[in-house]
Amino acid sequence: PGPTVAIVGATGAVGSVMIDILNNREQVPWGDIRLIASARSAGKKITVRGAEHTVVELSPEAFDGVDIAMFDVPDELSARWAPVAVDRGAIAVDNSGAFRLDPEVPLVVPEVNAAKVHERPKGIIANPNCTTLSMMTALGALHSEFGLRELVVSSYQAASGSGQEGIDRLQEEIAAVAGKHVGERSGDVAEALAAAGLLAEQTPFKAPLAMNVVPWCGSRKDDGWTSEELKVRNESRKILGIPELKVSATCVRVPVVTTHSLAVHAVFEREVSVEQAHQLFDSASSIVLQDESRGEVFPTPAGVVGEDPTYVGRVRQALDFPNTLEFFVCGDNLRKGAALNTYEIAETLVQG
Ligand code: 2RA
Repeated sequence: PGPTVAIVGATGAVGSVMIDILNNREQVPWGDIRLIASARSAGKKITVRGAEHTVVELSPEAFDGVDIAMFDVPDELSARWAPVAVDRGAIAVDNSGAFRLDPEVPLVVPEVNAAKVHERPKGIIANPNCTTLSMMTALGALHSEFGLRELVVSSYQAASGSGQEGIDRLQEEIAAVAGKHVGERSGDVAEALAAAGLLAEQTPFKAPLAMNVVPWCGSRKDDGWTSEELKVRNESRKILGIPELKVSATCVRVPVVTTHSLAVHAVFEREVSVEQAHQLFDSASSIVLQDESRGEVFPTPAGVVGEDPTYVGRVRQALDFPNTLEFFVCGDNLRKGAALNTYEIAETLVQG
């Protein structure tokens, strides 16, 4: 039989997508599949590839016999339990932020730096943050051809980046404003939410998200930056292997349930052309280029949700900046942005 794989956090938002990915793969290399979650979800039955599995409680023993443990849990749980899984003989593939910048932990996007899976002195491999990941296959393809030097990014991030809590809040907010004539006066959206019992102190977002955009994702860092913006900078440098890459990001939450989008301004060492960029995107198996009719056909998050590839459109040569491309990418933040990339890292390990 093949190796045993475990999903830690199997009943969460990303864990559920992971099970969907397992169910929809034509073939899987796994001998056994183990579902692990908190005590609250232990005992739950979930069918994976036609066989019923009982969710087991997270414990050291849960990792016995596991070859690869994929973690889809918050940072503090990964920080505590990934080393336990490694002690019990597993390789941990971690989707949290706990290890991403650890120099002894590779940060892997298989299309860009698959070979790094073999350099894992701690037995842990990290999966990037979904915002960085949503543009990485496109940037990796361009970097290998033209040499990336500078990156300026604005994100349009979906509510599900804040987990189930974020999804629920956005749906409730939309229900609270639907059919009301609001959005024409300052504060009237917030008033409509308050009237529906949606209190400002109970939202994961810094401001109303329905009928709005919120220029804040993640937690506060020094000098006015957010954690999300620094992740884009630090993780892009590490994945692409360009420690000095100049990066500046502004991360914005938008009223979209799932699929992050990014507007990218990428400066290269060498001359670039839209035609060459199109060819590179076209020949990358995990990228779908939607850039027909002189840019009037383009990807949007609503058209990309549930899709595995990264969608790229609006590719333009910057008018006032040499060697520079502008483009727009959309990637499902729960699939390639989280579960799918983690799964592909595990597959890469099995393929040797
Ligand atoms: C967000 N990137 O969208 C984060 C989730 N990891 O909030």
